Amino acid sequence: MLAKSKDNRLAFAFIATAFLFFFIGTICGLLQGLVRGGVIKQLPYWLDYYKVLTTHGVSLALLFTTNFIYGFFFAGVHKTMGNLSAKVRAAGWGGFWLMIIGTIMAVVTVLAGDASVLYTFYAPLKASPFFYIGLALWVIGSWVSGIAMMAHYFQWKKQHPQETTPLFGYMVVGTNLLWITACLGVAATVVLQMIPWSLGMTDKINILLSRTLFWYFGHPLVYFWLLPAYAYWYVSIPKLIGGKIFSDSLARLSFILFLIFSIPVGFHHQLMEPGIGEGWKFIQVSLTLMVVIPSLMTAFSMFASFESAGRRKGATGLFGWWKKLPYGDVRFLSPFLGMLFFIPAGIGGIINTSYQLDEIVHNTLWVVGHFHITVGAAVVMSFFGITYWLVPHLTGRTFSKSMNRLGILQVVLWAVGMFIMSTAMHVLGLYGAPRRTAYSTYGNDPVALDWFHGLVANQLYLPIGAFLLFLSSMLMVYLFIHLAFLAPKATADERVDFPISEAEHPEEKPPVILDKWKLWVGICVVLILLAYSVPVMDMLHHSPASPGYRTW
Ligand code: HAS
Ligand code: CU
Repeated sequence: MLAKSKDNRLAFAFIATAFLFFFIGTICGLLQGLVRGGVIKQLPYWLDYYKVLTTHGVSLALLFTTNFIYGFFFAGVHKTMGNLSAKVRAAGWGGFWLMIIGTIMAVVTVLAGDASVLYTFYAPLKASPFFYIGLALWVIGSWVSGIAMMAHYFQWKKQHPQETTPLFGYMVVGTNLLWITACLGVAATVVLQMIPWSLGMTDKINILLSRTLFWYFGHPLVYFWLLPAYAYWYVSIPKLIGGKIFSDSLARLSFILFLIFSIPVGFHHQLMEPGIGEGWKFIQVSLTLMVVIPSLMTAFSMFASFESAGRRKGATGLFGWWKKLPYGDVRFLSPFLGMLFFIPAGIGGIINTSYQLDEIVHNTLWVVGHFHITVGAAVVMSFFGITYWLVPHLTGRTFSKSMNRLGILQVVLWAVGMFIMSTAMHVLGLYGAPRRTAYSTYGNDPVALDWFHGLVANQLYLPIGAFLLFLSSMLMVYLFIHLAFLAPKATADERVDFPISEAEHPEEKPPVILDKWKLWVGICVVLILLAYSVPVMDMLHHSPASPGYRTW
């Protein structure tokens, strides 16, 4: 039985959907690791590598993340700003069901073998129209739910004109504005280019334009994953470590910087693409370096929270606080390990965006390593940490000490598996191992055989890491089911709460300008126009179109 709140039911529906796709996606991850490392030579004919790769990417990168984020957000806006109005809740459910319909259409098409186009669905790879229509419905559904959350925030604000809005709600609005603005790009390419083309209404597609519209969305997509993890770091972690939020205003400012700088940067995924002038690439790379700043602010803020919490507990010396952190609490340990991964992950990102270095790593396994330690570690490990309290919080069950111990085992397995796999990916990438391809010995080319089977760079590390990750994910699924349906009902004092920290200086009100959303969206639009309008006009007039291909 769920806890009484109807809002928690909505949040739980999203979280349960997320874990369904986590289950499917991680099984595919294991298969993929086994094939890519040469352990399985051939998958059965009905399950080829590229179908598995597409299911893995779509299930984990798109479906697990988005559903989890919405579940977490709905629970948080309910916790910090009270019950949703009936209208807002109905919109939340409407969005949920639209996303489910879109998901079923897209996933069934992939499993039927009609859309092995990977999660980036680059043209001229051509999937069945159902895949693209499913994607479009999914995006619209996410907008409906996202707008519902924002409506809740603005209703609250109207009813409490003198009060500072809750930090969590503020972050939900920032993240959703980012998401909606970003999705305009993917919606444009899917609806205006891909659906008519896949239905046979047009013969050819402008590839450069479609990839540009995709990356206009694809980069902010990664911050749409990251910002909820940051929300957890800012809002909940200080509470879990016995501290306070270092600065409420700094946290808000970092979200605003993400909103304005995340979108006009997609060209850093297209640095190697002809047809885009280097001046435009330069502008977008500069803006990419701007978007690193709010992450550095977040790192600073985390260190400050750790230190002040440690000192409150009596730590002395420069680094004495390090010993006072609650490593035995999986709700903290998991995101903390994620933060450690995020340090090399961020460095890798800065390498990627440096044009000359990207020439070496682009389209190699290095990039796959990069995104496994960003989204697959920093973000997902934060989500694991959230799951351990959010699910019992939503279902009104207990979270026992033994569950915590199993949780620690689960996140340690994940961290070790991810460390082995992603390090190998980075190294293999530097040796030139390509991405988006199945295992190959390159016609038994002696150089490839030598390079990819050495002690440092060995493709076998991929299946070893993938196997540990698989064990961890099955344990996570078990723990999710346990916390959702089987753990004993909590009594009043056992209730697991949503951790919300207090600010270190609650008397300091955040500057009013931070709440001027129209201003920030306006600046965001100006930067987008500056970075994109001329190159897109150019693409509309000059880049050639191509027929579609089905390579699988
Ligand atoms: Fe990235 C490719 C650049 C961040 C995800 N990225 C990808 C792809 C994905 C992805 C999925 O410029 C592949 C897409 C595909 O399929 O082709 N990325 C960056 C940059 C950043 C960055 C500059 N990426 C992310 C995040 C992701 C993500 C976040 C997911 C969530 N990325 C690129 C580029 C490419 C790319 C190129 C294209 C490459 C190519 O050639 O195709 C930055 O935002 C990173 C800033 C982060 C930091 C780290 C701050 C550290 C913190 C932790 C503090 C730790 C603490 C604990 C407090 C500067 C906040 C410490 C405690 C102790 C005691 C030590
Ligand atoms: Cu990017």
